[in-house]
Amino acid sequence: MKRAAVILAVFMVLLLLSGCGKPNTAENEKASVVVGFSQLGAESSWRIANTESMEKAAREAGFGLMMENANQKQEKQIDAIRSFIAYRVDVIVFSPIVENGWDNVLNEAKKAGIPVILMDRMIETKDESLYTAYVGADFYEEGRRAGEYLIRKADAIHAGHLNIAEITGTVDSTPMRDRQRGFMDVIRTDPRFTVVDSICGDFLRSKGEECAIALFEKFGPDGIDVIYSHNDAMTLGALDIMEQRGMRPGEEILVITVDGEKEAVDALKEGKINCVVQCTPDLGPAAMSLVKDLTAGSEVPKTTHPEEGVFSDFDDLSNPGVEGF
Ligand code: GYE
Repeated sequence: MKRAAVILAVFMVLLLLSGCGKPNTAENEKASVVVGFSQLGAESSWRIANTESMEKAAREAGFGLMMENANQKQEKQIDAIRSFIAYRVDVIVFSPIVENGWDNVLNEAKKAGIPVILMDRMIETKDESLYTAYVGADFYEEGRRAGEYLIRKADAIHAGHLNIAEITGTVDSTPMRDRQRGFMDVIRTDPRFTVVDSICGDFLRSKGEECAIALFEKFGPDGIDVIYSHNDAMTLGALDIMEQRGMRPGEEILVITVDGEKEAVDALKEGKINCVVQCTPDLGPAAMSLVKDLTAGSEVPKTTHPEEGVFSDFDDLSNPGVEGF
């Protein structure tokens, strides 16, 4: 008996040290619904706003939120999901850093009878029953919007040939894959455009800077006419480099970006960015409303996309509706 008690005590301490003690906060104990939320990181203003949106919506719904931030590591997300299963949360919500590699852990959640909502990014799986619902942007449409802007702009400035450099987000993540695919599907057949390079900046501002340096080294300042960047953080990094070199982004080089954070929308107003394709981080209310319906036993839609638009130098940018998050 004594030995068993010691083993149990050691186990409890290990559990606490591993961070699994977190959900037993007074708030989570009181809440009738506890959501386990695995956020993938804090790589951009978009992500930080998204985390805040989830926390606020959970608070307003009166749900307990057990959140783990994975710091861009898939293994940490898998560990977090396992700890949510161990605690028997009511619903698991997570934003998968990449699309592949989730089947095992999601099968464990399924066996435990815990529904899973994918928030922001999708997974690639043959078994669609591994998640109950997805709430997030239509990234393919965002890529298409970026391509459509470019065609309109090329028409307006009577462009001859344009060399495009693409700075991509995290390889094999949904926004990276679909923002690229949507963009390419729109511009592919237009002979005015050549994508001269596509390099990964991991959605990080610092890597956006590195990408810009590498691109200008490779092609020279005149070898690139358009930068299409998969998020504002990388775009702002690339703008810093262009400005340090005395280049005029928005004039000498067309800049197309995705997200719509305040700093990027301000740069659009200053003429340094030509087009901002919107992607809203405010997914908390929709995610929590899915949680509410699921825990009430109602049917939920498999896919929910928020409404999004585009801001560009074709718009009246003094309009009060043109603002970032
Ligand atoms: O565009 C980027 C963030 O998955 C939509 O991830 C999200 C993307 C967003 O780091 O800024």
